[in-house]
Amino acid sequence: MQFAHISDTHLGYRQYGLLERENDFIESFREAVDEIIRERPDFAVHSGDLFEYSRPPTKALLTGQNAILKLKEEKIPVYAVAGNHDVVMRRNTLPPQILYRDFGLKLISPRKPFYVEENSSGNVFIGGAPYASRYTSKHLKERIQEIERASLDYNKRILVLHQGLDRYMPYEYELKIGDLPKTFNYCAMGHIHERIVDDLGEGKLAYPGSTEIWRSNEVEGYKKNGKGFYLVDISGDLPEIEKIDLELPREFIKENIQFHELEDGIKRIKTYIQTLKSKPILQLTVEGGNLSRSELYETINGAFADNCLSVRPNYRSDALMNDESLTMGKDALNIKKMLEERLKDFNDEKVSELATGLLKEMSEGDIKRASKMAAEFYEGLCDN
Ligand SMILES: [Mn+2]
Repeated sequence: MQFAHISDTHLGYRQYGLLERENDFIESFREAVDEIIRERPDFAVHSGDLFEYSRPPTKALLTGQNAILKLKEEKIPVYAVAGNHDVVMRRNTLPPQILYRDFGLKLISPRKPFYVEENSSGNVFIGGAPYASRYTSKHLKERIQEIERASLDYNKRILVLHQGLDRYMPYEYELKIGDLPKTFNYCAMGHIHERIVDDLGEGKLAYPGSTEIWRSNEVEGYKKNGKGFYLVDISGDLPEIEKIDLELPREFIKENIQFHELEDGIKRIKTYIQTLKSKPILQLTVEGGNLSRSELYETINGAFADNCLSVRPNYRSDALMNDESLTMGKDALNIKKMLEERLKDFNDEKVSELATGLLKEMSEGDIKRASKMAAEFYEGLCDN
């Protein structure tokens, strides 16, 4: 008994504002669907973030619809949960996946937390829940326990979730690995874009990862582990997981070059690009020296503009490398630091703590928790 496990396809994502990248995500998805059909599994599971947005562009919706119809024609049922990108963080809203219900998509939701896939070689329990933020994770844990109880009557059990786990993302998780039941044969996870396979209790836990490079920090993982989906055989005691790799439509080149080797580096990359079928994305970081950023970017853009889809230069001069406060934020804006800087006149770290907290809660849409946090802060002031 075999099924395909896929996740984080992010249809509708127009990376760097480029139509070509939107098409790349669509192409990788179509390739995945064709591969699934070629493998002829008994069913397929999508663990969330089918779309980039909760209101996907029409083209993304059509791509999803064609896929569901194709799989239906091939008699491959599809089970899906909504990911954080598919859901609107408001009560009683429906994820776009619901549009495919009449085309046979089986949406796993609080209203319909599980299905039983009837199969010639036995029945399979497929249950789960859509993405829950850290602030609703208590509710999610209860839900998971109920699903576990319902699953125990079946001899093959799959849990489908779209969550970050502390073991793999120690700073941004919603669930701890210990929150997951140990009785499922397979935990079909989504959310983390890297491929992960791990042991969990009596079975396996797996993230198939994203089907395209969604952020440039996925390039290293892609080079090591590829991108695609899993083919899972649950006939035996322990699931057997086979990695199916996709051929991505375009290369994502990420290179670091020392300034004094820039000329050689450009030549080498240019030669490499000539071997490629389609124009790559190039993220080139130059380190060292002390030159004008704009001149350097002009050189890089001039060298690659014609043979790359997108050139993304980056410069870390010696001066910058020596300035610790700036290198701290070299990869991302350090919001906490910015707030601290802004609020330093208050001379109280509780104030910047409150600001960071409020920003987090409110950007997650948890207004209730934000007002509670503010109330507690002012109560604290009175105590003092
Ligand atoms: Mn995702």
